[in-house]
Amino acid sequence: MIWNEKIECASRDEMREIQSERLVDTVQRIYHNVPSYRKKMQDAGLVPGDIRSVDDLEKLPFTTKQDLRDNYPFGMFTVPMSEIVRVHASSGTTGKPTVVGYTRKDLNTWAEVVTRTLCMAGLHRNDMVQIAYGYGLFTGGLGMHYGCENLGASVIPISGGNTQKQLQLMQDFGTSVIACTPSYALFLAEAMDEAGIEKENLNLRVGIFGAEPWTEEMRREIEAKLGLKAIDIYGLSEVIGPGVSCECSHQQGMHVNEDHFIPEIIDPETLQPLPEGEIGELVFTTVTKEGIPIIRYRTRDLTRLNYEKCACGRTLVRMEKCKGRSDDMLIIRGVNVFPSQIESVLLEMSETEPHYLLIVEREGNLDTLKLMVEVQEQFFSDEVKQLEVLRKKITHNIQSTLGISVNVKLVEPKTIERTAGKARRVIDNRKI
Ligand code: DLL
Repeated sequence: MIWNEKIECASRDEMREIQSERLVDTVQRIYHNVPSYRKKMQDAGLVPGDIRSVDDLEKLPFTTKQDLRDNYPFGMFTVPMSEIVRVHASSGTTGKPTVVGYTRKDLNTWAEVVTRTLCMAGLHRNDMVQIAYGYGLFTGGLGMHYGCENLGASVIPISGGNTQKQLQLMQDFGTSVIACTPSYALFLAEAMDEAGIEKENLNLRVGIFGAEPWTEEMRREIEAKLGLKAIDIYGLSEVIGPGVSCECSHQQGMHVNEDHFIPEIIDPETLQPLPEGEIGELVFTTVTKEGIPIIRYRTRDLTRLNYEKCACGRTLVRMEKCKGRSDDMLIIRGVNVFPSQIESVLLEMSETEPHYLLIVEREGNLDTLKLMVEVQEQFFSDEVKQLEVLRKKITHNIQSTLGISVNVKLVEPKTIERTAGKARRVIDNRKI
């Protein structure tokens, strides 16, 4: 089912018209209500009247996480606090969290876009949806929650963690859809295995996985272990939360709800827009948000856009699965390495588990990359000689794919920390 066919299947011209009209309105609102936006526009020699359509988007200055931090907590809100009915915040591993605020209308918009994404994923009113994203300041739990209710599906608001309870409810309630991070999905699969629960005895049919990067190989692994279709959902709190984009059942890129969030791809070095189809940094401008509209927000996520109509009938532009974040990219002795590339190599091999950790150190002037990876139970019980053969094989495969040498350490199953939320894949101990 297509939730909002008029919008999701609009022609490019119709979409541009909607976007242009809304962009003009948004620019007026931010200019007159947010001092930091006004200053940036003035510095760029712009007045709101200079922005007449989406063609003028490129003239506007970018916004970064730092802008939100500099205006912590509410300095970039466009409406008085009396209009704000909810706040969320991103945890932020460094510095202050970034805070976002929603008006009543923003919450309705959010529910609408999440409902669209759930329909893209093939959900319907008869689904029993277990929401195992965290509820709280993180947007995952509550964002999914209102979208599911709006669709009319039955929600199990269990939140993240409490793995035994997750399994129990999955069995007892006949959960048909699980929504959580892909890394937690794998953890659930592992816990099922330990508890002797067969996927055939569960009722799972779809997984709505996002909030962190994951590869195609990981998708295949999750689909096989949980017996469901694994759908990628994307979003970020600065833009709204989950529901910015999502795959349909064709799994050929995530449809962006572009009547609300206009995507662009830029070169992260030159900051110039890139032609369609090229990989670069994703930038979003919200055109309907009231609480905290955001202009040309640099997400740091790397992907490309595809404007072709999809086999599902939707014309909403599709963004490819994220390759990683530009700030996740490690430069090891001059070679650019994304954790996702290592993940692909590991998941191609049958002997390893999809649980790994990369540790970067600087010894003298030299960067070293250590990879800790879990080995399947049966291999770990093998002789030391066999393990050494496997270690060399992984080292060789990474060397030949990425062109860098890595120091591989095989560890026993279940020794790398599991989390109910976003997995931590990299520890960078270089003080640079
Ligand atoms: O992670 C919102 C969300 C919740 C999305 C639940 C999907 C499902 P933040 O905590 O603000 O918001 O983190 C946003 O997470 O810039 C990406 O780097 C990453 N991210 C989110 N979804 C995906 C995805 C939520 N499907 C940041 N693939 C974003 C890759 C993703 N990375």
